[in-house]
Amino acid sequence: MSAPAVFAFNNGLVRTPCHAIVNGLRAVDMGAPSYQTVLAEHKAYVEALEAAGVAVEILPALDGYPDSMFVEDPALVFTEGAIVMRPGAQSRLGEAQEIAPVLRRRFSRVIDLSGPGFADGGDILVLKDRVMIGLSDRTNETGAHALANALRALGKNPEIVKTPANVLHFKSDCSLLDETTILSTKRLAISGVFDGLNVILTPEGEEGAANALRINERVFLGSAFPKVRVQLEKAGYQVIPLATSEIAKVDAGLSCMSLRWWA
Ligand code: CIR
Repeated sequence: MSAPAVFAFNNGLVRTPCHAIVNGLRAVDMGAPSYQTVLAEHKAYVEALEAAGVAVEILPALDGYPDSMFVEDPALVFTEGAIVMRPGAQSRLGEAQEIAPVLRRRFSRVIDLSGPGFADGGDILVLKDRVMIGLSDRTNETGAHALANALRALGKNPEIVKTPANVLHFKSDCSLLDETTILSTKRLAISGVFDGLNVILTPEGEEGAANALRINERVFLGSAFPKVRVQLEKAGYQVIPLATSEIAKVDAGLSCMSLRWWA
């Protein structure tokens, strides 16, 4: 039997947004997000995951950690096992210890990333043949090398690459559409990091669409990006538009709100 596609997922973890999300980290202050609207965006996202065939476990809100709904950053998960990451924002480092027991309950193999470096899950793009680790303000060289070792221990092939300046995470600017196709901003693609793959570029003004999420036969896309929706539908993808206006105020997008794996 052939291995499931790299975008095939039947299990997911999410965390209920806490009230403190209104104080979530952000590079530019566009005003605090509305807690009720964040909750609505999160609920619609969970429903979309379930409709796509993912069994979702919802973890309780963590009030001590404003950004804890973005579970992608403190952990990295695969069929073969999980890695407890070391988030690069000081206010988020403790999220790793909060999610570690959940990972130990759900995975038979869990690796704790060794310090002193830092690495965020948002900087990791998983492809069929390799796992890209984007250096960023949240993932430093030391963290990237420690992560590369952890990935090798899980049988993965790591590749350390660069995130464009002033971009929060590597995956803020790209996502996997299928095993050979990437949705990317021009500023990231121009680095040549995706050479050899098919690349669909986000048009000017819709860079935020690059943080899309392929789940089984569907592609989740921010609903504020109509041009990219047309591009993807023309290319044959089944697009599920989801509202992200409030989470965008704290620099988040669609990949950040879940951990996904095939079991
Ligand atoms: C942060 O700055 O850490 C949060 N406000 C947003 C995290 C978004 N996560 C992601 O892109 N993987």
